Amino acid sequence: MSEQRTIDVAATQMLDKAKEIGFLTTFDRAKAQEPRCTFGNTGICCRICLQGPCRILPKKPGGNKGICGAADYTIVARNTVRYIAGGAAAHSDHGREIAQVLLHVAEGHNHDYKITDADKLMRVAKNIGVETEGRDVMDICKDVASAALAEFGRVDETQELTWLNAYSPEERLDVWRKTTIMPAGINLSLAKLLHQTHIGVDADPINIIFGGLKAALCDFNGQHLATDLSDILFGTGVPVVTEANLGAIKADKVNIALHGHNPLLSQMVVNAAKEMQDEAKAAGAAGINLVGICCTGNEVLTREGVAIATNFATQELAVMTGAMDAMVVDVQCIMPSLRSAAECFHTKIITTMPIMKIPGSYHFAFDEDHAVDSAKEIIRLAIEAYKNRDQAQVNIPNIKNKVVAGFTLEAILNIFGKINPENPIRVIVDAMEAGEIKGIAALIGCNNLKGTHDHNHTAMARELAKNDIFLLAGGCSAQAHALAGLMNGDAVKEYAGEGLKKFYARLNAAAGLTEELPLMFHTGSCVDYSRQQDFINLVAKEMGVSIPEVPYVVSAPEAMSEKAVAIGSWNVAYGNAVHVGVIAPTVGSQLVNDVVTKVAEDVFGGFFFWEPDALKAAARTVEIIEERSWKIAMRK
Ligand code: XCC
Repeated sequence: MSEQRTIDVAATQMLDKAKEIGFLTTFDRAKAQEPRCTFGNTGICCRICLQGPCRILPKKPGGNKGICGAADYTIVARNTVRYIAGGAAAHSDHGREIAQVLLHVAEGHNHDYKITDADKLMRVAKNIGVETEGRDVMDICKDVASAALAEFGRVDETQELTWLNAYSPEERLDVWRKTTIMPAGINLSLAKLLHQTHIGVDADPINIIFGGLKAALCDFNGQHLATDLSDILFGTGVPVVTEANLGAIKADKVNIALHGHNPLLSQMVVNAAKEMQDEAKAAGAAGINLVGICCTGNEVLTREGVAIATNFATQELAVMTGAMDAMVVDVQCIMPSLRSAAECFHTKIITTMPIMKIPGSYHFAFDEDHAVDSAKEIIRLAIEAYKNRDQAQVNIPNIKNKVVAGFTLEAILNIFGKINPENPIRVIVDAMEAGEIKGIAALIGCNNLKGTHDHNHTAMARELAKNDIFLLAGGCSAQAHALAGLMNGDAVKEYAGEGLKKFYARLNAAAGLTEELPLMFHTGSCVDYSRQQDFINLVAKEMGVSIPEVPYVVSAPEAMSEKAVAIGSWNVAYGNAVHVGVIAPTVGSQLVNDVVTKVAEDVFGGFFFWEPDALKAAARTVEIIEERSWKIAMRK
């Protein structure tokens, strides 16, 4: 574990305050976990049955296998794919909830939500084969929502997932069919994977990994439909200008943090807050100030320009400002410790979803059928909490940075289209072919306190930009860049290489935006990574190459969650090289580790590499991108 806790100055100030008041943060708890158990850390601890835990003790007679006889490779493979199952379940369930609401809107049962982007509805309908000609919008919407819901319950294994089929290149579909990882239904694939990894079922690590990749493709599918249907309901983001870091919390306003992942509630809170400023003023505040944390924050940033307060590892520190009146949380990446942090202040932690409660915190059962009323009641709870705020305890770091975000695929193509209206994607392909930029990298994923908070994200961004690599970003990685002041035009001037600067100069001249374009294009939350893959699919098509040939690397410099494992895995199946900035718990089996870092490339064209050192990881990323470019150039 690194000695430096965070690179974020505002977070450092709040960690000092936490120490002063005696609150132990996640940074203290991470330290308390050291030294880690080597068995767990390398993946060779099996807890799948009640005879366990079994650990692999190679030198002890009888100890080189689990009690059932499972070898290290079986145990490591099973543990790894169970992460994927968890991640894919989370993303897909998120998508299913959105689909359910969209169906209710189409059927006329729900009047609180509406279709905001009808053009996107038409595009999605056409892509997935729903008839649009001469049909009523609500009928089309019903078919699209039903098609999304059908992805979950399908059990006929001769069929294939609709979204995956519609949005992936034929060449990839063939690879997935040949390797038997093409899924039919999301629930089926996830249940099968849990079955496959039950005690005494599959012992073959390759077969287990293929089961895991099938689940990972379900993750992609669940993500894609979640993004599409959210865009239909709430609008497809366009470039927005806002700010990031704890300085975005306002001492004179009712501060509400929107934290978690699902936009169904947070978007409603944003809408309601616009109408309820006077209620806050009547309570003595200057108004309502919304800020985002984690991916719910990214959702409302992308669509509404809501400021980012902080990211995953530093969520408790937003409470330490003493000015956070309510933190409204939905699902995923919400630390249970928020409740204890809130106890030091007046902050109300409001859980809202039936599957996500924290003992001692306030639970408000969010009602989708009366979403507007629910959102208003939640805001009223925050206004009530504000009345109890002790202004003497308020200590907001005076740190925030300008952010330019909102780069959905549509927004990116719109900007490129200002240069080449007939063929927008040609713009980036031209830049690559001219050697102006070397290639593309996506910086994604979480925080992981095995290293210094936000160090790897920002160090990699600076290093890759210096090497003329065009950057996409999402999830908590995007937030790290935003917090550090990298997500604006000034960062391009400061950190981009000469080629990348030229590319940006051309884009800026054509884009017609009031702000200069940022050093990385923030595509949204972690459920939105299909936007990045769709972008790469277009690049591949325009270059006339397959996905594994595209000079593109995905990096999760501080990966943490099960969802990150699922995302990394579908990226590998897609043919992408994937950097992970922590040593993965696959190293306990040489065989499994070699499969995911080496053999995977022969089968899928994509592979993982583990590198905790950001500069070394950036160097390797540049190397992979250059190697892929050379291969394309040599063929021509
Ligand atoms: Fe969670 Fe999405 Fe990871 Fe951040 S990046 S810690 S998953 S919030 Ni997705």
